[in-house]
Amino acid sequence: MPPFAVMGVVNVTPDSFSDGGRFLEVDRAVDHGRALAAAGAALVDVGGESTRPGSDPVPAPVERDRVVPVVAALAAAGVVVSVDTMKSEVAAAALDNGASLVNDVSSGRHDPGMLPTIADRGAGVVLMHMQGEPRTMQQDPRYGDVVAEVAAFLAERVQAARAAGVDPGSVLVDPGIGFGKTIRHNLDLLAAIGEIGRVASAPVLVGASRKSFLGRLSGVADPSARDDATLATTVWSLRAGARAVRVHDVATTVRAVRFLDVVARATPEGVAA
Ligand code: PMM
Repeated sequence: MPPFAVMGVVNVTPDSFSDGGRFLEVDRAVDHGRALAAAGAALVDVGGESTRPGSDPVPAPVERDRVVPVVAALAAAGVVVSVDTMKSEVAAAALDNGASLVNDVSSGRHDPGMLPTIADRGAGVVLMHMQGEPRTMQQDPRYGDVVAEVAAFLAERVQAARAAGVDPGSVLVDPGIGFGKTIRHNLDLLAAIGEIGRVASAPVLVGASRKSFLGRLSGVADPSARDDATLATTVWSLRAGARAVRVHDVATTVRAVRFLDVVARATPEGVAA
């Protein structure tokens, strides 16, 4: 992984189930993923089940049929792919079709087969913290000390991944911004990224892109108009010690991250090569 990796988001959650719609959907997702890689995404995250607050689960075969053609086409085009799933059946099919990493928002708790499946295939994993489940997680989330609890949870999941045989060098952790968190919880976690990474002994990925807490803080209702707030959060996260961000607007993020690197290398004499 480069020093700071940008993960691009490709959601394959179709609104049309007709065959024609389905092929168009796959083509569109593949084109989008290729464009994100060309814009500088180190990896592209393909998901077939929405985990937004209030969303309902999708049966494994449906999710698998959504993501596998997209994963296979992107991997064949040389794109590094992660699959955003909580189900080992979907993860196995994606890994067998070219994905390199599993992004599991349940950290392997939803499906006991998940960590062994990842270990089996020598793949990487993102372990994310979530309180509750997507359908109900934003109904009054509570913590004693959110930073301590999330960090301890992630440390325990890192141990569980190691115990299952997952390569320790291929594990990232994620505080799960917006997953059973109030605005205050999200801000406390963003302020403590360095500590979370130290406690969990793993690089931290942050996924704040276009999330509703940014909308509420900035007064911007339309998610696709929240990229300014997302970029500010990315710069904050990077400075706080994050090693990766999961974003929708890859091109601007990559340019900003490269510019920050130029600033970091600048001296009164100019910029070191
Ligand atoms: N957020 C979403 C989906 N998957 N995965 C990780 N690791 N971290 C996140 O914050 C995360 C995720 C929901 O966002 P979307 O609906 O915009 O994809």
